[in-house]
Amino acid sequence: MSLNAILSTILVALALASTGSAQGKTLILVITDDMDYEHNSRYGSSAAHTPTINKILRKGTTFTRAWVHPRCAPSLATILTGLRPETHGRYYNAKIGGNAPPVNLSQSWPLLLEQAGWRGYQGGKWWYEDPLLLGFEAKSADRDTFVREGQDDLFAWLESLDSADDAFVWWAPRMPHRPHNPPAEHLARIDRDSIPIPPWIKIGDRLRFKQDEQKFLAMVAWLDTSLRDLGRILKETGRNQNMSLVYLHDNGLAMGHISKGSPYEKGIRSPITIVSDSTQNGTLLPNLVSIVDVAPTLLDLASVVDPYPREGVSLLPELEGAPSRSHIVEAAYPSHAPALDWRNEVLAVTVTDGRYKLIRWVKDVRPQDTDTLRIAHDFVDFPIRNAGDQEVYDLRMDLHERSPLNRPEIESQLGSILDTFLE
Ligand SMILES: [Ca+2]
Repeated sequence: MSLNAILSTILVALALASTGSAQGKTLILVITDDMDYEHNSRYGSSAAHTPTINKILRKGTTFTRAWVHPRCAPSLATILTGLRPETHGRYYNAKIGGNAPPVNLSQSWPLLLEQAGWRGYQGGKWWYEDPLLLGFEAKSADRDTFVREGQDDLFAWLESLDSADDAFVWWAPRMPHRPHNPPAEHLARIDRDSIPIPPWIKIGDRLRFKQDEQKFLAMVAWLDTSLRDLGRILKETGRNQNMSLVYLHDNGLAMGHISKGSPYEKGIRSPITIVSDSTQNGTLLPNLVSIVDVAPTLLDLASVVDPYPREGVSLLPELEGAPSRSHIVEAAYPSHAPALDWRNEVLAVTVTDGRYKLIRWVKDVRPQDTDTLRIAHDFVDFPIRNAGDQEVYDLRMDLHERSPLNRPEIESQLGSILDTFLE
């Protein structure tokens, strides 16, 4: 055999070996629905049962100070586009008086992944046109029952992939979202007596608080077990190799606080956890980041070139600890709106520099508006506010925002950022 022939044989053998052993990339996006950021037993409630979420937190890097939008439809559109609701247009959940106009999702990251040859599965929550037109090749049969009634379709799809395929999964069950109706086995995992009761809960409400919180935590335990099952299939199919995962909540919900739909931390705070080859085990970063950063981060994790301008930034450079922002801004809107212009509808805006937080109410907030505002206030009073009211909190000392401060200089300093946002 000539030298050239030997070299050719070796090169062919090497090429075959690399083709045969190449494991495609896997990208998993876990979006939980209406979850309390304290509902994990690693950093939050000791009454929670979350071994799988704890494992994600332990393996990944978590941005603990991330803000999301305070309700579902705006958050998911932002996750898809990397644009804020004021730009993509879906700042409300439902349109008063008819169907919501289509959101411009043409820059969504699943379309870019599809164009780059990736194969995608959309499971669970979704508010827009057919996911099969937006970069996914398969989807769950029902957006509300995905995982609650099983995830066999997803597992069959994962098993059907060739190992060399690059694949992404949108894993967004309507959990732990209401109805809080966990199976008995998960209810039994939560010790009702060990559930702490915030001191401001009225004496007469305390038993019901524990009962409701037990059901909520059992929903989280159910979610956690379902995530464990997903992890098992990923391992069995070899997809846990060369895999990245991003985990966040679409918005907050919490017992004993003003939460979903509001600008308070229990409405807008979520961890954003990234698990990849480059994340540090269990690192917590206080950087000021936002749900708007998820889309560019996913494209960066997939190494897919992003041709579009985004309002968010990839969080991967921040894994090294270099924060990109000195403050973040968030806004609250009604759940049900006439879908005109966000400027006419904005309910409240808020900004933090990391320590101090300013909330400015832009509209009057009254209990008779409950149907359109849908601000969750389990076991606490409805937040009656007047347009122009401002509240300052020290998040380092008062994360639950119970004690507003009289700090005019902070109102002035942070208020100018809100002025710019509202222009
Ligand atoms: Ca939600």
